[in-house]
Amino acid sequence: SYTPTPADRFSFGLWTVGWQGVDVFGPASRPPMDPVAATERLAELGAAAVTFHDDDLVPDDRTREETLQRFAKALADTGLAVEMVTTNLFGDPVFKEGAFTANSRAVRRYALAKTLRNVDLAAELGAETFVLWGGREGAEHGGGKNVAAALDRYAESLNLLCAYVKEQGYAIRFALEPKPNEPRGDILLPTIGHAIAFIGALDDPSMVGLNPEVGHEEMAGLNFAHGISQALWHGKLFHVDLNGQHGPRFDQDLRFGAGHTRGAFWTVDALEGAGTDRRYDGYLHFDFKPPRAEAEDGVWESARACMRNYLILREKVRAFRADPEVAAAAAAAAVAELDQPTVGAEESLADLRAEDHDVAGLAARSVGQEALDQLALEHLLGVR
Ligand code: 3MF
Ligand code: MG
Ligand code: MG
Ligand code: MG
Repeated sequence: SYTPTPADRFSFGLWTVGWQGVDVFGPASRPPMDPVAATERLAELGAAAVTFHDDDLVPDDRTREETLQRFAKALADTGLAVEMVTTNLFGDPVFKEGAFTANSRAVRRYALAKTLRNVDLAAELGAETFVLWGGREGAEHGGGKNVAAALDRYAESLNLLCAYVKEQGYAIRFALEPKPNEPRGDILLPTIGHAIAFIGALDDPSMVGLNPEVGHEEMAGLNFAHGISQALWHGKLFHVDLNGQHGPRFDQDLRFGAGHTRGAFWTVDALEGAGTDRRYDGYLHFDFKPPRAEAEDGVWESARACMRNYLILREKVRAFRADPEVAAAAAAAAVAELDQPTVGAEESLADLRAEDHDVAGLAARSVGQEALDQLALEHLLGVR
């Protein structure tokens, strides 16, 4: 068991297993990986889909057609889908001061053209989600970036992209990926909450949702399970980037389940609906980096472990939710009472105000949270 099949809907970015280990302090530690070879190996491991940035798959325009043909053949041979496509608007130094929100209008026009070309490719390959991670949309300084103007331009680009998709009749939705910092000192739309608020200001909010990443929220000290639960509540969890992170520090992109494992338990629980029918039904997409120290064997071990850890945690979460002692502890903690409206339909606020509120009794009540949480921890630790 814990061996994935395509029915589990696991998906990987080609840039994850293909990461060569270039970091701020040193060059590549691994040779380039052929996207076709990566696709074949991911299929063997049990993935259902791959995703890519334009530049991961077709870095060179001169060999574009040939590469796309080889890739199409690999997809047909393996049965893997392309579920999501994204544009690299961060690597080329042309984007050093931003892409859609660069002060330079010429850069913004290039960024939009590059994205439109890749939206066409996404549609051609049948992808239904188009992710936008604005890694260079931000600043290191104060006065050099007019934040309000930058948000105007960000919204302008998204509005144009949405209008284009509708005009072409593509079955594509956009997903914004929040991140607080790195590579920019401060990135615009830094968290799930900022991005949800921004989406509400677009021409057609229904076309734009989120692609939250575990590590990005945890870099800001936030609770990822809570973040995606709110995104689900807004109907905005279009996609997800699963990985691992050890609290607020540089973006680690550990394999899923490593780092904050307890957070991963609640992340899987949230994706699986947290005991309700409000669950995530999209692809389970991994955006991790096999550590620079690993050779190719470690790359595949890391990819395999992402899926294996999800399946292990899913089993643990299901056992937790099905455990009668957990049900009793949840009842003692009055978890379901929160489903009841605070004021009943027939009641008036005058009734509520006239009520005797037993403040001292309520302040002293038992809440049962520790007992319930200990059961979760014991499931995670494997003793139940
Ligand atoms: C950076 C990221 C990105 C995005 C990718 C997809 C390179 O921290 O997470 O990965 O996920 O650009 O849009
Ligand atoms: Mg990331
Ligand atoms: Mg990351
Ligand atoms: Mg990501």
